[in-house]
Amino acid sequence: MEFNFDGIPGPTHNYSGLAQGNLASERNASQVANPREAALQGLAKMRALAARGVSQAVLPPHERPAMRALRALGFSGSDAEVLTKAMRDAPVVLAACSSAAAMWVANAATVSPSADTADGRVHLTPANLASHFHRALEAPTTTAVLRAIFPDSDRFAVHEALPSTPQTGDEGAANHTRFDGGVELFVYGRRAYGPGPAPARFPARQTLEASQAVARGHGLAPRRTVFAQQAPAAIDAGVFHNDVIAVGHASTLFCHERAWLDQNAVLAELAAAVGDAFTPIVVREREVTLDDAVATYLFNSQLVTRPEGGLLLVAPAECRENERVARYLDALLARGGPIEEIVTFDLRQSMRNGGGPACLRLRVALTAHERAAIRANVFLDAALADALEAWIRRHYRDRLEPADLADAALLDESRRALDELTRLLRIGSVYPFQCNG
Ligand code: SUG
Repeated sequence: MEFNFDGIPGPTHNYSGLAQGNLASERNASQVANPREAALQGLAKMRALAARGVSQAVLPPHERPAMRALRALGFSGSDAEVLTKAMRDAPVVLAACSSAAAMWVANAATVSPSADTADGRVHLTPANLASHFHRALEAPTTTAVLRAIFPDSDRFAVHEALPSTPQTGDEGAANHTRFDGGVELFVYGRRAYGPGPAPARFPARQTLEASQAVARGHGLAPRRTVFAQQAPAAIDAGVFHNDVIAVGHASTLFCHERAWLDQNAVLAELAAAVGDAFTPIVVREREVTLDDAVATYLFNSQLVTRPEGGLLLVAPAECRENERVARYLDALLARGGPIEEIVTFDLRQSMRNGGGPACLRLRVALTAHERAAIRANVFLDAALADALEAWIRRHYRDRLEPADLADAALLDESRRALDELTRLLRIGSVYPFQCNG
């Protein structure tokens, strides 16, 4: 059974333009953010999908500002002094240490279900997110959180993140898709070693070597593992993760024709591995341009199986506002096929930083026994959803701009909120401030 773990946008959600090659993040730098609305928009999606029969769970935000990182970078004194000095001497470093980017849990880890792995355990490898300082900060807390939720080492293997280097850059499930039959597709942006195609303008965040290491660590069968390279031109057009250009679920793949190098060979390899049921829906440039796909995040949709059968496409509201993409979606439904319904969500707070519906969720397939082994209160039911909503309304500000990040009161508010949340979710102490700094 597939569980969608959604990240909760944290109390310091803001627009600091930190992500290179992520057009939305670059474009919206310095805008005023609304952290409360960000968290409520995410929760509304979770509630709606749970009501549609999706098994929904949550992952908590991280401690921000990351005081330990600021101190490691040479800022000293009381917490308030550290924040003041960082704002004065290196505001962009303070912004990086305050990013709420951990909300995009499609980048938290790569997950292989127990059916696919050599030792029959669920394997989770936290992503090192080595391409950006503000995201590389996430790995230790992600590891602690996953170990708190999946503690039973007979059933779950939560690995260490790969070494955090450019050669082993790993961005998690955003570059990984699991299909029926235990077929796992890993998409990378470049090879770390040797010559080969690479983007000219923007960074390729994931290396082949990293993808191979994750597949090796998870004990995946080589004949059911497919590696594909992103088209460098797609990265240069703003496709900084594969999930900006493709989404797959069960035996359906929904992607743009300009997603990968040697795309026909990749599709043939997937067809051979997944079998007769494999159904690729490849959108042509003349139907939706790459630029429209990036602007609307059409492919950052979720694909989920409806209890009544058929697939539901969970898309950003922007897809209905772009005439060409809206027309394509109408035609897709009219044509018939595995996608039988489309719903859209207003996730604008997250979208302005380049995070759509699929970025906000991490898929974890669990057997009934594995599900029963999880004691944390992370599975969303009406009671948890109500408690989270009240928690958000109690603790979150409705206005935040980069200049506010030095406010010591924001640090206190965030810590108070997170401390309460770890009790609500029953995950113990996972943040540095809960473990003596
Ligand atoms: O890594 N944005 C994130 C968005 C991640 C989206 N995730 C997936 N595609 N799965 C990123 O580029 C912007 C933060 C800022 O600018 O403050 C940011 O990190």
